[in-house]
Amino acid sequence: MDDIRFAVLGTGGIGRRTLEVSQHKDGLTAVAACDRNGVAIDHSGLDVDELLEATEGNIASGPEDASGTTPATPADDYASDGGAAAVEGGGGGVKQHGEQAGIVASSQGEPTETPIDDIIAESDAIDAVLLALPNLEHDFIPRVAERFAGADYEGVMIDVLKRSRVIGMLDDREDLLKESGITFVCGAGATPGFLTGAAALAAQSFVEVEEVEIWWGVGLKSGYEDNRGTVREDIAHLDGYDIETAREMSEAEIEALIDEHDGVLEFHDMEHADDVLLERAGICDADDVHVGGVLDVRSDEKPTTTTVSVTGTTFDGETGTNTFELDDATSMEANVNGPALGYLKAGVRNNRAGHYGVFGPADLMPGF
Ligand code: IKT
Repeated sequence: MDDIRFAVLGTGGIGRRTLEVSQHKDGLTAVAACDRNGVAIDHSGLDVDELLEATEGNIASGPEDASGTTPATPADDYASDGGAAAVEGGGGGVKQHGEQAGIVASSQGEPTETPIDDIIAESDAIDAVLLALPNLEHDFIPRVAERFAGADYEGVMIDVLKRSRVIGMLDDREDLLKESGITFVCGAGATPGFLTGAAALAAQSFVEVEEVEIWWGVGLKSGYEDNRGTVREDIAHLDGYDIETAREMSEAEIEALIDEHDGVLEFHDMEHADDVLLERAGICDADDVHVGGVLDVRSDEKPTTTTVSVTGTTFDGETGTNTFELDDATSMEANVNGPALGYLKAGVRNNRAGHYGVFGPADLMPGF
């Protein structure tokens, strides 16, 4: 495959790690990146090391984290008023103590009030756009897709969103995306994403799938600051919480909740799009997919091994469970960003073959 020129919208944890991982993969050139206050574009290739150094640990700059959500000020700037204003206005609380924060701290960054529009304006020369944006407002990413389609973008868009209900919102826009020539790969992080693809592969032994069980473990001690957003987003899945209550929690309230649980939060029946993505690929009913896991913010060790178990019946009447397991040594960052870039490449292959519309990770695996 020819060189893939890609852009990253958002330079929080996910955006930065994607840029970093892309340097270890063949054929990927980062040509554009933005955050809410700035944009860096260089069609011959960004100096990724410089960009990372300028933005690393700079939490004021990066409203997103590895899950694409906002650590300190969730959804207020990027997402809550949606569309252009959310991403392109914002500004509140971004620069602190007179310091330059985020992309504008990089020598390649330019301040802008319209970062996404600035990238859309250059999108003729961009093969793929990775949306590392917060999505605590469910329709935010679908609306960003709409804006690219409105500008007749022809290429790949890819996100690492989590919630099942967002997939339908993308499907609602599929005609628009197809008309434009967009291949939209949704839910392409770890879960959904890597683990959804693993389930699709594990299902191949069976003619009927009864159950898919995804159980993840994440140790986030050193990555905690960078991933406050994913913790907030995960809290929204706990009993007694939802997206709104989690969004409204102060950092002190989050710390108190974490303290109450001695740093270890356990999740069951999360609304993760692995379910609808496996159903739309014809593998099983969404109701038969269960996602849960354990997050330890006080240790970098995984508190439990990440596994995908697929139980089904073979053509010759045997019942079995195929299990896919991640090594405990692999980090969440490796398991989110590596697959995201892998799916990005698969998206580009499809786009170049003229396959447009909305694709989930399971659609990019062997058919069922
Ligand atoms: C995600 O970012 O995909 C979801 C997060 C879980 C990641 C699982 C990684 C598994 C591993 O590294 O072993 C979480 C639900 N926010």
